[in-house]
Amino acid sequence: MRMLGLTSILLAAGMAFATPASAQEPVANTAAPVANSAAPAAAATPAVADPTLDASGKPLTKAAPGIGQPVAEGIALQPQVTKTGEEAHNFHNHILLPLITVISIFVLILLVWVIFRYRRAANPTPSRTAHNTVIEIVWTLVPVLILIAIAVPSIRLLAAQFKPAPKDAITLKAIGNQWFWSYEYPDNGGIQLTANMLKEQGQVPAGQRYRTDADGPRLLATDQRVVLPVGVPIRLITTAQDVIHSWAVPAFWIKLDAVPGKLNETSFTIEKPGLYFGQCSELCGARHAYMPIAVEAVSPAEFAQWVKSKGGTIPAEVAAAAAAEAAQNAAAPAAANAAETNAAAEPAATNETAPAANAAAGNTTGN
Ligand SMILES: [Cu+2]
Repeated sequence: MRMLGLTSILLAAGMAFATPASAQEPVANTAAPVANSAAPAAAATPAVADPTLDASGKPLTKAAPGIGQPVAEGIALQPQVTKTGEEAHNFHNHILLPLITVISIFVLILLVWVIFRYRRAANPTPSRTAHNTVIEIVWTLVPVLILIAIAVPSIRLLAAQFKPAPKDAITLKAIGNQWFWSYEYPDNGGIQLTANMLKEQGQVPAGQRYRTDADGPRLLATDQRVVLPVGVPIRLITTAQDVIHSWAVPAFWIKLDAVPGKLNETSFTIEKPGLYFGQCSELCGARHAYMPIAVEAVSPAEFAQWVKSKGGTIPAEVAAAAAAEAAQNAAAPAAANAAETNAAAEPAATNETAPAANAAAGNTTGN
């Protein structure tokens, strides 16, 4: 009886919590799509009729099969396209996984052996042994050595993941919103993007932009892609307008919390051009599952073109890398040139305007 009473109290409490929450959700839900759909519709309708073409009329870059996105029935990590990602992938596949497999099988064999060999029928008078110095040293020392062996690559990987970006890095600022991502490129004249998930054809009114296979998989394709150059260090800065989100792209080995009122920073360098998808990875509300990330990695020259098409500017070192690429030079001299011609004044000036624009955006899209 007492249990039943407690259960009904808990149930009632649950109902009390559930009611205001579900009453609030539709309000928040209807507000978001209105704000979201207005911007892309106005931008996309006059210029691009065919959703499989980009703003310049070129076909959209398609994702390579099995790269930058999940695969059906897949259980392995996605192929990595950053140095840190490759290191982590190798660490997982060649150290952690074999080690845990060997340890699990070893312990299983010991357990099975003890159960059968020392069962009451086979071993009626148990041994009275209480100590064995050799075995006690072994079962202390071996796990310690295993842990040290894991700790060395593990700490090296941890350090690599939070290595500050070099001076010639391109800054991408990702801002989490309920429930979409917005982006700023403070080093490129303060370009701003808003990326909303593309809905399916049946989910949008006739004439509105919907997802096609050229955009990417369902629930992962966005109306605007984040464009980044390959071979150039990217400084990722995350923050949020409302609640905690997390900017995560598995193929880059990146998952960085986006916290309101705080800037988190990490860096990575994409090594292969392509289309890479990710999702918000911090439970952030009703439409948490519907704020995907689509990153298109292009050559520095194509990145420069894209920046120009958005009305932005290219810092000297990226322009130098693009010129070097155009001249078919080797990567090494380009990197050396880039390090020498470091224009620090321009990013500093554009950085100051970014928070103001940010605050303005917050006023219109905040809830
Ligand atoms: Cu989120």
